[in-house]
Amino acid sequence: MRSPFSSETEAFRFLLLLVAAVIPIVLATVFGPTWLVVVVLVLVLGAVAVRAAALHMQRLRDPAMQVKMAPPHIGSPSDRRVLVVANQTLDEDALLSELERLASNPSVRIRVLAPALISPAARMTGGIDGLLAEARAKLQTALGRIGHSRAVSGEISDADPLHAIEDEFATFVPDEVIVSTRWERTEGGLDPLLAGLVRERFAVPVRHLVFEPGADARESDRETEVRYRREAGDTAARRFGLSAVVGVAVLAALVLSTAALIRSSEHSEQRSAAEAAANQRLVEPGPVANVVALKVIPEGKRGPEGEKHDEFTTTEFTVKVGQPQLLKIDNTDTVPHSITAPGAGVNIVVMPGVHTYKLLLQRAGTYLWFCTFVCDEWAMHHPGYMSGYITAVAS
Ligand SMILES: [Cu+2]
Repeated sequence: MRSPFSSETEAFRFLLLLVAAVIPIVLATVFGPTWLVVVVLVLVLGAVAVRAAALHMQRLRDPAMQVKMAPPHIGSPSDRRVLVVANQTLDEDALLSELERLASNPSVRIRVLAPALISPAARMTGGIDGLLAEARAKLQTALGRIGHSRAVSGEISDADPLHAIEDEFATFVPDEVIVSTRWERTEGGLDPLLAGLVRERFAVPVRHLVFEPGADARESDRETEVRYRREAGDTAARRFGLSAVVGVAVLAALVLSTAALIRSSEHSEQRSAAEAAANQRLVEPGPVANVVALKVIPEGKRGPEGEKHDEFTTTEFTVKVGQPQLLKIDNTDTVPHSITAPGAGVNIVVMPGVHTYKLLLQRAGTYLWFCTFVCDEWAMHHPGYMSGYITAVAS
């Protein structure tokens, strides 16, 4: 992969930006609430994306000069090897007569490269053979006009035009290139920008023959080339800018919906915990009610193996069916525990602090209960610690 940075300084600056971006994210994660983390993340990602997009667009508009390739000269000093790149303009009189003129000089060798620009759609639908045949016919006609001789040859290529030209530099090794295009890019036609790209890449004279509608072919001047370059850069930058905006919008939608999801799940957790507590807690127990008082003590009781375990100080309850039994529980721990007996439909969430809860069973029987909060794994499975029995007797 090519580095997206044009220089080491630029890469280093981008690294600094990244480091500077990570600091607020870490701070927000450690000290802030979830929404702040999301906001900081969005701001930082946005800033990084904007910076990267700006760099990219700048490069599209104003591409850096590359190192030019200088091909060796082949043959005697008077020999000239001319590479002609054209496809749609191959039947233009101006181009053909210029090539005839060149071919009349015995020391000139001409190679015509006709890039067949085949769209992905044509490749998929298999229309490629017809297009290649058409291009071949056009090339044959052109070669026939220039004059069949050993000094003139031609080839069709369905590769990327610039790659095809690079290949020609490796095999034909031209001293000069003529690129012939229309004044603007057409379906299947060569990009007017191509001449500039060849000029940038290879240290040989490059002539650009431009065919404008209703006018004779003319050699494009420096100004025209600059205009082509700028127009193409602007188009590419615009296209990239558009896709960047779409990308940012999609990302923002994703982040926002994730944040909304986090918030709503946090809310519903809080709400269900609050509802559970409200359902079971009796704010004002009736004066005549029979109350059992007990405590939850973390590491309050030594187990048979010698370790200390979390405990409810009372784990066996006997109640009358249909009659509420109040439990005044002092949870001395900092986290909730529970008295949960699935078989009896009992689930009392015991919040930290002293609260009174209502224990009510509808059917007679003895039921195992246990704490469902992850506290002391061992104690949760051993009656007398974070587990026990509720016995309901018929009243
Ligand atoms: Cu527990």
